[in-house]
Amino acid sequence: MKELEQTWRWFGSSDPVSLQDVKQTGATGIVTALHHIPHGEVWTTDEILKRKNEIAQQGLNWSVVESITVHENIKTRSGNYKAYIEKYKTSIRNVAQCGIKIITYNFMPVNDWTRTSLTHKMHDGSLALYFNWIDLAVFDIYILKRKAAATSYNKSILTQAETRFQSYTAEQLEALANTVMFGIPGEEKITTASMLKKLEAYDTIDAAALQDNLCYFLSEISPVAEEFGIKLAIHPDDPPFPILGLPRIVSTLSDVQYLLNKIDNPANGVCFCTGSFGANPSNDLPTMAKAIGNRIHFAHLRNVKKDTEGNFFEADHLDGDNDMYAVMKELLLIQQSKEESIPFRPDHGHQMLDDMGKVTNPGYSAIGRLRGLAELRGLQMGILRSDYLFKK
Ligand code: DNO
Repeated sequence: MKELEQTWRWFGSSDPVSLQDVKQTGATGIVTALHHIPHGEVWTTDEILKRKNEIAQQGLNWSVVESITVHENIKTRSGNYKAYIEKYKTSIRNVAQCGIKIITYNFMPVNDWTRTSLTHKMHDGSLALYFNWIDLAVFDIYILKRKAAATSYNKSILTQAETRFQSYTAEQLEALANTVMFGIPGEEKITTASMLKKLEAYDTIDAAALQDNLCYFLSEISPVAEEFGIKLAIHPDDPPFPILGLPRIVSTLSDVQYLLNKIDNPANGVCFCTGSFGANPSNDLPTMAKAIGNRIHFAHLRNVKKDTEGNFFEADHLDGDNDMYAVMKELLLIQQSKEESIPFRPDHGHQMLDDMGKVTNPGYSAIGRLRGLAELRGLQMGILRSDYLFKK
């Protein structure tokens, strides 16, 4: 019986959760990135080894790179995109030379994951990340003031957004803007002005064009990844539907299948993020996992609860709309036919207990994720020990 590898995302030495803390969670693998290197620039072997040794000193292993960010010029296929692709290839080679085998990345235009609240109160008092259409419209129409913003929302959202905007104080509006543009801890913050400028670059790029740009990028980097033994894992759109007028191309099973078939190279794979895919009601996660099969190179396990308006909050790992038992079982079935273990990490967690009073990275506080990891680990063992499929 082969298990999935248990990993933990760590943001480097500025992360309030130390490597010593991570050891106590039971995770053996670390998922991290060189966040201080500007987007698009080469990751040198020196820098990679420095981080790798820091992790190794605690008896842990750097299992997954998450992420080497794809420069906007590559996504829009403009400016110096060719030079940036060459730099990306160099980073892939360097990561491989340092003995790390999986690289996660995403192809979301402009913003990485997007939420409208980082402190949504749960029934038990813990805090969760939340996405709400009315707040997104408030941000888009009244803060960002994107030209075509009003055309992106239905009438009911527009009316409610207007009322809500009038009720918000200046501080509340600023907090909303900072939340939507939160980005990745330790990386450069975006401003409304720079966001508007970046969004404009997509005025002439629809989903088909963006998909083309991604396929071009993948056709360039996949052979390098294959040659150097690297598995690429594209992270789905989060949330998995168009926002801020941007095209989305990694939101559904057919999106994924298109990419995997078009660039049919075993190095070209997926980061199966259940929280991201799970926020789209048309996605059936166990079916998706089965269909993607051994092209799943990494998994983010987390849950969401959606309402009828399309808003969602991040639920406890085993609660919510995703059938985590069925997903875990599919992943374990895939794992049995593989030599190397598929890493998973408990993705996000509630801010709870002692973490409530601390400064934490939203979604990445220790105790909520520790709870998630413990639950998922138990689920894994339960399935492996009791299901006849694994008892051959
Ligand atoms: C959010 C994360 C994402 C993810 C990137 C991968 O918490 O899952 O930011 O790391 O999209 O490139």
